[in-house]
Amino acid sequence: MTKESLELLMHRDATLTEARLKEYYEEDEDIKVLLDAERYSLFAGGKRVRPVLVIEFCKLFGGREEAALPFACGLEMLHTASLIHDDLPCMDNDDLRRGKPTNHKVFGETMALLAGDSLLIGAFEAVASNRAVTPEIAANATAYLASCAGRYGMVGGQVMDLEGEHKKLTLDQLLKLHSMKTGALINSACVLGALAAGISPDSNAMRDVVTYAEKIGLAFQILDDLLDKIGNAEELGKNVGMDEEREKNTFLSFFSQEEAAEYAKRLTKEATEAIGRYPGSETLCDLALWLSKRTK
Ligand code: GRG
Repeated sequence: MTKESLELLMHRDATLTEARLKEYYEEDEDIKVLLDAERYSLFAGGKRVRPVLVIEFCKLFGGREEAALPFACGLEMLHTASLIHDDLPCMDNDDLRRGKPTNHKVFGETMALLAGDSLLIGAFEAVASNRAVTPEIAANATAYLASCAGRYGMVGGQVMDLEGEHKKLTLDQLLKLHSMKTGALINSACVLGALAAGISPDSNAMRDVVTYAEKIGLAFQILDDLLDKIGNAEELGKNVGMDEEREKNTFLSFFSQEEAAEYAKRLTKEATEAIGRYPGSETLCDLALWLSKRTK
């Protein structure tokens, strides 16, 4: 598949997801500010990587898009909630996200906190109430997403990240942090897609899905560090392994830029090998490659 046709397909999946996301909102003047705050971040130009993974894994295993869409929406709501909370002054204290003022800069801290809360809850509502799958699949998907988002997943990873500021983590700790903080949601996007298609949680196919997810999740984070570094180096004219302002641990504390890029390339290849034997897997293999070459 050419880069152009992959991007067209991703755009199509993103558009479908966005149309469905809008259906979770009906106007209510009394809570307009909350709805506006949620939608400000939900429709702020994210790449929609997680929804694309949900939809394409569902299609890979012969599932219907209709079954995948509520899961895709749930993943994007949860991802958005985490970004809003991550940007808050008590966490990363960021002013900009995707080139625009962060949620709390526009709506204030209280509303940003509540918008994140509401999106987090809305995510589980969307997943649990997916009527295009059996109640058993909806329940499995809800439980899986919760396990990936909670204390042993994204929230735990965020805690490791915050606790790791101003102290040097080992490479094993850094790998664990990222498999929880970023990897777990990517993992659940792939798994929920396969679940939507009726793949059993303890099948060999699901194990291959998880292998692909873990490899692209780690490659994604390594690339994030590389992209951050390039951005920071441009801004600061410096070349260091710890994030300048907050002294965050990054893969560049352990690898040179070339080694890190090579590591991400190897993980991407292993991801494609994990699912390569399934007919129709070219799209997801190309997506893994696309992610490893992204520039934002
Ligand atoms: C339970 C809501 C909730 C939050 C709990 C704040 C927090 C704890 C976790 C933060 C986790 C976090 C920000 C992880 C970073 C993930 C990451 C690499 C984000 C960037 O993803 P992209 O590139 O973003 O897909 P776009 O902008 O394309 O959507």
